[in-house]
Amino acid sequence: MSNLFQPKPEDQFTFGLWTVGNPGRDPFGDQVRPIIKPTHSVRKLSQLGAYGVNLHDNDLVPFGSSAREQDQIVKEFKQALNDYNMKVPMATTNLFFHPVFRDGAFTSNNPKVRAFALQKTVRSINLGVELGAKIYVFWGGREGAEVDASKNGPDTVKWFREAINFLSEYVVDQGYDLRFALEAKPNEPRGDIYMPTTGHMLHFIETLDRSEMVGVNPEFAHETMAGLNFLHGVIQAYEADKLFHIDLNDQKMGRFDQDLRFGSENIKAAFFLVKFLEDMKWSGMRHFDAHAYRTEDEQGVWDFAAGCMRTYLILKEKAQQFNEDSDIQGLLSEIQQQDESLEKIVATYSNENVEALQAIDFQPDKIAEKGHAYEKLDQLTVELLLGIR
Ligand code: GCO
Ligand code: MN
Ligand code: MN
Repeated sequence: MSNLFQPKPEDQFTFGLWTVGNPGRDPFGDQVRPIIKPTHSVRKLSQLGAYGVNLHDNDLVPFGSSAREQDQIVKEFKQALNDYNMKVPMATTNLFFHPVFRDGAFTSNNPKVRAFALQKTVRSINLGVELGAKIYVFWGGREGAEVDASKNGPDTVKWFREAINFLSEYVVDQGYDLRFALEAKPNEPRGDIYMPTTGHMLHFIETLDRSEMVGVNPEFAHETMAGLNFLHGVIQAYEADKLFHIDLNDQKMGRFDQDLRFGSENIKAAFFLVKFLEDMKWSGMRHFDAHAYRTEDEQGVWDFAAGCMRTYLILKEKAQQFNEDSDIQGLLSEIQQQDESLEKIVATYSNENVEALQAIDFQPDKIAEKGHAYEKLDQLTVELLLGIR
């Protein structure tokens, strides 16, 4: 394998402890791999060239641990981070595994559960900050419903807003350098999850008290499950300065939540995503939220992790090739036409501009005669990706 695609910490690749630690349990079958210790994942991922790991509170500290147990676990984990020069840029709370969250956390019908979720998240934020996290993700795993008769709809939005407002005030009050990223998913594990897409989240954020410290964490698989174009959601979030984090993986449309190795399924979509992040020099972490096939043993897990990073770097190289390809760039400069005088007229409203606009004879039938050459452009892209350009 060529060295060109060897991941390095400066590539900013991160993995959730829950991703490489996934033991292959599914609704139909038990785990197939032994649980991997977090400190072992830190060592292996650092050897593979990753920058860091991200975690839920309970990926590291099992639910119900005593304060003493937590101190001991955190101490060992910090030592491993130190030994292998690995960072924890993002942290989050597990608000979905314990049966107490069977009807959701911040949107449970039970006020005690909502308050417990808030308490658990405050503690988990403290843990994340202690480990150096700068981004805190909220994925509402069980914030949803199967039975719409069960809840007064607007209450669920209000409860979720109150929780995020409470927690952002807490962060400010503590003087933490931490921003929030909301992650949407349309369904699974609930029949339907509230605020199912990145677009829903982007609007919700604008209704928060401290909207400036809240952005999104779009996931490739989740938007694909919803039948959407992932890149388009990412672009809209980026343009709104709300792309705080990203979950990279892959997914076949219309299936269960597959969490496939990045780039294993939709190569062209993955390519344009990498190209966008690299063209924009997006500064965030390239975080993988996926796991190895259930067929794999531990070696397969590390093959999976190496594969995610290697594919990203190959696509990054392809993006550079695309930007330097004279046929592609020549065609693009013809396709992406410019007309400065017209652009001036439509950029802002004024009396003169509207008059100038009304005076133009556009001859739409004439304009419509010409095709856009996208067949040619797309074929060039495909050939580049297939490696013959
Ligand atoms: C999923 C989600 C989770 C979240 C994680 C961090 O479908 O299970 O993507 O993996 O990303 O809980 O918030
Ligand atoms: Mn997911
Ligand atoms: Mn995710």
